[in-house]
Amino acid sequence: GARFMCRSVPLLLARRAVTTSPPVAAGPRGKRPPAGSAPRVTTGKLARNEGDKKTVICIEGNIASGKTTCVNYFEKNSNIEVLAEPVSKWRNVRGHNPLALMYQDPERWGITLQTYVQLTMLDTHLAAMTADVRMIERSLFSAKYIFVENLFRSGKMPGVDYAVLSEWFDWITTNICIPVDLIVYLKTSPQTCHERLKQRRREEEKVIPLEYLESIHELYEDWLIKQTSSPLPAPVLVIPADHDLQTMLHQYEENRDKILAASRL
Ligand code: DCM
Ligand code: MG
Repeated sequence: GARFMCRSVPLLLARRAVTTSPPVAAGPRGKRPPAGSAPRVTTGKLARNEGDKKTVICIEGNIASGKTTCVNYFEKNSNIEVLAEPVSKWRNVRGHNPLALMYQDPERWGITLQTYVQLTMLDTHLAAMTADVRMIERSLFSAKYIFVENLFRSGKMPGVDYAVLSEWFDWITTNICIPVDLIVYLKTSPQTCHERLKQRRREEEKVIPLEYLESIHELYEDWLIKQTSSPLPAPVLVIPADHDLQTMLHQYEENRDKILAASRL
């Protein structure tokens, strides 16, 4: 169904991925507009304004695939708005760390983290735009189709938790317009991510084994490459992302126009 679309473009389940030659980037974290400046939905769909030319690009990829480096590069080198993943909120909500709890005991805390991820990602998508082009690190969609799905399929999320999260997700995407014009998929091998994960040394992530990254990778591939699992909210641009930093920055530069012209794809 076309339930994610709030403009005239229908949701096509069969959209093909666009593969590019290798591309990419680096820079400071995204600044959010102040809380309270975002439009809030009370009833029905949030429609885009007539003649609205604004473009929303979601950067997707495995854990430690280089998404933050990518959005930072574009933030530094283009006149766009970047909304980084709200990981700091997931690590500290009123003094609690649901990200750490989830890694320690996913069966108990998976739904806790994912409920909060869903809220903070929705908040991100709905924040008022401050530029013509917005780049978001991940999305409401990957939170559900990749991370919730992974917890459930691996037997680490009880069926009732999965059902409740699914009801929330379905309600949100049925009743609230979440516009996305392009998905940029940073395609990596799980091994590359494992290396980068060790390098960045995020405390909560020390327990992540290679197998976990392999599961996330498979779900991303099913969704964005094979396109056999969940609906695509937008066309997909694939950027091979196993290369070193300099090569990646170069690839981002080469793909800049293609990415920023997303609304015309
Ligand atoms: N994460 C999660 N569930 C989500 C989204 C992210 O558990 N729905 C976790 C995976 C990483 C961290 O949050 O540990 C985000 O880091 P990265 O952006 O590198 O994937
Ligand atoms: Mg990141």
